Amino acid sequence: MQKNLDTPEKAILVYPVVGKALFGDWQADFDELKELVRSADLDLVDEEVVFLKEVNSKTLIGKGKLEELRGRADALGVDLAVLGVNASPSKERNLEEALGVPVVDRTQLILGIFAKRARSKEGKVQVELAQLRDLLPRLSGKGGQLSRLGGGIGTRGPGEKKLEVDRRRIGTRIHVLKQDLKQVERHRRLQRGSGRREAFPMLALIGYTNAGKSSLFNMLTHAHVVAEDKLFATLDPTVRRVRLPSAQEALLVDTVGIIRDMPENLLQAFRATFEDFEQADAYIHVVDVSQPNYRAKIEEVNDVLRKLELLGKPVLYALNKSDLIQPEKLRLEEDLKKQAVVISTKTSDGIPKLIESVEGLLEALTKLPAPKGGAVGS
Ligand SMILES: Nc1nc2c(ncn2[C@@H]2O[C@H](COP(=O)(O)OP(=O)(O)OP(=O)(O)O)[C@@H](O)[C@H]2O)c(=O)[nH]1
Ligand SMILES: [Mg+2]
Repeated sequence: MQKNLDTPEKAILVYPVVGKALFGDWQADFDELKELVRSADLDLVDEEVVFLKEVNSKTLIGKGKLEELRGRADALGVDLAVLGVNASPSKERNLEEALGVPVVDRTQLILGIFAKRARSKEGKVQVELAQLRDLLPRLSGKGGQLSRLGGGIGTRGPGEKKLEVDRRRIGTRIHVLKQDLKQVERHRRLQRGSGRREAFPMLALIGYTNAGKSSLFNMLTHAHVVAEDKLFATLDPTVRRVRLPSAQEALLVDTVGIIRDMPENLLQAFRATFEDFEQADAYIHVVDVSQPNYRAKIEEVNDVLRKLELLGKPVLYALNKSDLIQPEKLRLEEDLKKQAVVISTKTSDGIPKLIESVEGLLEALTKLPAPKGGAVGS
């Protein structure tokens, strides 16, 4: 089935909540899903949270509900159904048949957003690689139809020539992309150069997507990096040199955001991007503290760091968007209190204090033994 996300398309969001989760907090997840759909530039015309006692082994969702959804999708002229969870290739196929429209799962949705946002050659290659790896297991039974490659979450409008690519050709493409990636990575390393790297400590702004990393980066560097109320506004890392009031200098790097259940294929493909995490001497972990589940989001980010074996560097928490809450009501756990500054990049509240803390952090870093020599330039 054709999946086209190049132009704003009408989408229905179907979010199955299964078993135990029935009683859990699905609302925050559902809100995030809607943000993802919006960030993918889809036109969300209908949505349904489907509570399931158990999963239907063929279609995930029961027949009656699917028929109802199909009727709604038909009536609204929906182009695409977004499934709020990940589905096996066969379930996805069965759902497409039952609903009569193409279905993208959560991973494909995220990959699609990345595809739309990637600007650099490296980013584009990384995303295509991740999309192909995601597609490969879904090919069997699709008659080898390759319908969801390219710029978007589905891509290929009607009339455009349908790509008929078999596994072998995908394999070849993956091979080519990997070579390309190696080359751009090599180039990037040369560009970044080790000289510059050694001269200044490097601080990486990390955090959950939409936390305000780019906004803080802009504030601290007076750069104009895209800061948008969209998930994954930043894909290509940006580095700037900053000079602090104390005359200390550092490299500040803005990084790609993290999301819950980051698709494994993406983590793999973006390893080079996450190299910025690796290169960093310390992190400024930006948190949207106006979100009730901010603590869980901190843990999600730390989980990714753990997966990449990059946990354990000095970290300063920048608890952002304090203008949206009553900061005095904020109850920070002890572990966070010691290393956190409450800020707002909107009102500049707390920024002087943050800068002071960054200076303290840099001071402490210079006293630490040099970080292990690394990938850069070696
Ligand atoms: N109210 C309020 N909004 C903020 C604040 N800081 C950032 N924002 C908004 O939050 C949204 C996301 O900000 P970004 O700086 O793009 O966030 P990011 O962490 O770089 O996001 P990704 O690159 O998508 O991971 C934008 O609409 C900002 O204007 C703040 O202190 N208060
Ligand atoms: Mg950003």
